[in-house]
Amino acid sequence: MRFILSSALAAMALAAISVQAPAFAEDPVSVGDLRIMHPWARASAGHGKSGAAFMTIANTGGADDKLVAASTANAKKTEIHETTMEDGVMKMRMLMGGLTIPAGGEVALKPMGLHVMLMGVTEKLVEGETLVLTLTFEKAGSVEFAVPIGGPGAMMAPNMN
Ligand SMILES: [Cu+2]
Repeated sequence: MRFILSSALAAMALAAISVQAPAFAEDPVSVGDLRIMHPWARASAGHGKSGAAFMTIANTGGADDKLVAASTANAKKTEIHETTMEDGVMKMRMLMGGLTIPAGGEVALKPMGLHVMLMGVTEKLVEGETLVLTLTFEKAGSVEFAVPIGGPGAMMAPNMN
C-alpha cells in the first residue's frame, strides 16, 4: 500500500515538473488559478550577457497571488524587474517583495515595463529558439514552460507579429 502511494506521489511530482508545451502558441500555460499567456524572450544582442522575458499573467481565482521567483538554466541569475523613468533616464529595479497578480486581474510584463531579467546569460539566446523558464508563485507554486525567443529589438511576442 505504501509502495502504491509513493509511486502515485512520484507520478504527480513528475507531472508537476514536466515542461508545458502548448499545442498552440496562444494556449495559456496553467498553474493553479493562474494563466500565463504569450511568453517570449529577446534574443541576445551581440555579446550582451543579459536578457529579458515577457508574458501576461492572469489570475482567474478569488485570491491575490504573487510571483516570487524566476529561474532558467540559460542565466546565472534571474530577477523580477520593473522599469522606471527618473529624470528622463530609464532605470531598472528588482521587485524585492515579488509581483502581485490580483484576483480576477492580469499583469502584463512587456518591454519598457515589468520583465523577468536574465543576468549572466550562459548561452546566447538565439531568435527562433526557445528557453525554459520556471516561475514560482506564492500560492500556485512553480511552473516550467517553454519561452519562444524573438529578435533582439522585438517589442512583442514573435507569435503575435
Ligand atoms: Cu531588468
